Amino acid sequence: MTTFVSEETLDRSQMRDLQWKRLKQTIKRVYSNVPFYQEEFKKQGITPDNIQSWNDVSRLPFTKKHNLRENYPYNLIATPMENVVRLHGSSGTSGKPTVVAYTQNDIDNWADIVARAIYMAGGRKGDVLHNAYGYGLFTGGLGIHHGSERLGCVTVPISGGNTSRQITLIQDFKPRIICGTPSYILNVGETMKNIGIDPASTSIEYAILGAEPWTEEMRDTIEKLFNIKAMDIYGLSEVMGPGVAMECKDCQDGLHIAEDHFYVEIIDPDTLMPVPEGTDGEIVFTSLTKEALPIIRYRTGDIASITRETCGCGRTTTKMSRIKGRIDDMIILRGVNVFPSEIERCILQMEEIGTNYQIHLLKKGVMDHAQLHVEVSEAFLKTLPEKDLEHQSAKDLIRKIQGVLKTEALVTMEVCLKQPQELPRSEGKAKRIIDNRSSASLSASS
Ligand code: DLL
Repeated sequence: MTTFVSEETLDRSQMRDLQWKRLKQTIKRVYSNVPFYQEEFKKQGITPDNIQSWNDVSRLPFTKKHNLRENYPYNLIATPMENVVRLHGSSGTSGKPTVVAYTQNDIDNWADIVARAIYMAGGRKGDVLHNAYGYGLFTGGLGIHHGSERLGCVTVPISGGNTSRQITLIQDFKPRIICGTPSYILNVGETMKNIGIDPASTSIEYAILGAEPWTEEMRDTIEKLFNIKAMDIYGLSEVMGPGVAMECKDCQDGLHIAEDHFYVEIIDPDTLMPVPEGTDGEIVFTSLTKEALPIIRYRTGDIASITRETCGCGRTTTKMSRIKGRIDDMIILRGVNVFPSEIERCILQMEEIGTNYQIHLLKKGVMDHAQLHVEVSEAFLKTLPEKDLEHQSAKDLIRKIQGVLKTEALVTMEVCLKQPQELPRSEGKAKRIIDNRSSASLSASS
């Protein structure tokens, strides 16, 4: 077994004891320093003294994204501003980002957690690490950066975009590890292929991919394209950033939660009650060591399940499944709930179409209507007379795709075929859903 820190192999009761000590400190910290939490505790009729055992944790208030927005920018900070050394945030639909703050201790802990994550994915001191996560307010770039330096990797802070330069540096610097969103790393690989470079011929051995939902089929596509192992990394700015959970390269079977820093619960998003181990639900995190922006029972909006079985790699930490999707991204089509990832799974099975896709949502009368936009593959295009996407074979392909969607994802969708390279390429988080339902883009008569 090759773990990086002893916290990864504590037995359950040791971990529970460590978490309990840290949870009590966190509760005291927010109650004494953050008016929002004082109010929320009052609404629940509790003070920190009422939290005596793990059963009492369900009495603690939940925190949601809108609470961060309403307290923009500094009202959830639990330490004097002179102790804050960094701000990050995530952009939201309302235009204002949610702001998160870090003390130097927070940054140090985060670097340790990410160093542990990179190690788990196969990274070692001295490895060149190509970091294609965006640098800026987004936590991906700097989060991976500090962890990579903490582990002792030769860190290349390339950030996202400028794909041809990425390819040159991959060839010149010979990284062993690449980090980025799955959609962007796939874009890099496909661009390599288009310019005659075989992605499987590079020095890359491991990829650390996350920040957006992706599927086992996408993993398989990327692993084959580059001839590498690809591991899933999860995190969110409100809780810290990348590294909250990380998949080990040994088993690639669920993500180890950094439980010495984050307490996890899985709840039914409707009843808010815990669901049994192994059942899908909304992930809720409570930070255990954060100083600047501790967070209590944060409802992530992400759907996954957990298991407490010891992993084949020997780590004993609770593991979460791959994220199935965000509650907000769930599409309801004629009463059937579907996540974009289920559509992705269908698309990646079919060699006549490419890996890039978008789901356009429209209103048709009062009904929601969904269009799947996918590119045909170059090979399929060549089989069409005059590359005509109106040709009967293209129409047959549409029917084939619809059949797969119907049997595997149980949805009926309109399918619009596109030319190869026609859809926009991701340079960070891919935008899979284009929601035009509020604009009258499809009239009732169409
Ligand atoms: O995306 C942090 C991050 C950076 C994670 C780099 C991994 C790698 P936010 O911008 O705040 O933070 O977005 C957080 O992204 O609630 C999930 O919905 C989604 N997400 C993050 N990682 C994964 C993943 C970063 N591995 C939101 N699988 C989260 C699926 C993910 N979704």
